[in-house]
Amino acid sequence: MHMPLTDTLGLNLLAANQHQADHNRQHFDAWRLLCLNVMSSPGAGKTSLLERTITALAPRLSMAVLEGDMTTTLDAQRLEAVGVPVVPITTGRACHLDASMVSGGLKLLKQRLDPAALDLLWVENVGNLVCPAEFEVGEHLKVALLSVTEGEDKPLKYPVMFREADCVLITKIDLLPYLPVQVERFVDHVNQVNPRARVFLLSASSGEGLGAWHQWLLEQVAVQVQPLPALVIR
Ligand SMILES: Nc1nc2c(ncn2[C@@H]2O[C@H](COP(=O)(O)OP(=O)(O)OP(=O)(O)O)[C@@H](O)[C@H]2O)c(=O)[nH]1
Ligand SMILES: [Mg+2]
Repeated sequence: MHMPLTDTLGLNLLAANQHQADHNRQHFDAWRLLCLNVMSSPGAGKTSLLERTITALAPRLSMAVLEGDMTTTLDAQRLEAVGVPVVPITTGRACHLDASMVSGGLKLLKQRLDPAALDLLWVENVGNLVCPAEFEVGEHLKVALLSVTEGEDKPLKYPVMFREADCVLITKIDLLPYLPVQVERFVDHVNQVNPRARVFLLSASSGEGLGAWHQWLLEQVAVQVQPLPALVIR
């Protein structure tokens, strides 16, 4: 259930969420794993991309998924099928994951594996272009998907998610020949609301553009998992 977050109740809710998110991130840092929060409107291609990306990177990275869905475990089943540990988090009426839900998911994950053995933890958020961006879950980086079928105006109409994103993936580019859109306009509009976001154009169906995205991921993991500098005691 989404509520306006400008009132006192909303601000308290966000503050409590931020507190739990910071706590989650402390765990991720202690385990030296990178946590990514993957967000988009319903059907932009989050699970399809994770299927491809996890399969491609599995020889090089140890990964797990926390899979947020309102009612089903369908996406969790799809990702289990590619051979990665997945914890489904069913949100009920909530249109986003929050930090306490992710904390609950982590407890279940810890029953199955040692998180310190992971390099990368994916959080697939509930399909929604607005609410997930307002609730940090402790992630290091936010990845927002925008499929070309959604229209070039979406970064301007729904700026919060794109403004917050560290990386924006313009997805389903295999469909461009059939759509009355210009791909440059997607990129321009993302840049207008967030000039610092890395933008990749890709297709989980054809595989086009996946190489650059995977390279970026490997670089981000390398930054997070590199050993802490030795403590110099004087
Ligand atoms: N043509 C094309 N279709 C795609 C691509 N990626 C995903 N799809 C299709 O888009 C639909 C939705 O894909 P999903 O991966 O389930 O999308 P999602 O964002 O995980 O959806 P939710 O979790 O329900 O929000 C499916 O029918 C996919 O086959 C792509 O790159 N190209
Ligand atoms: Mg999905």
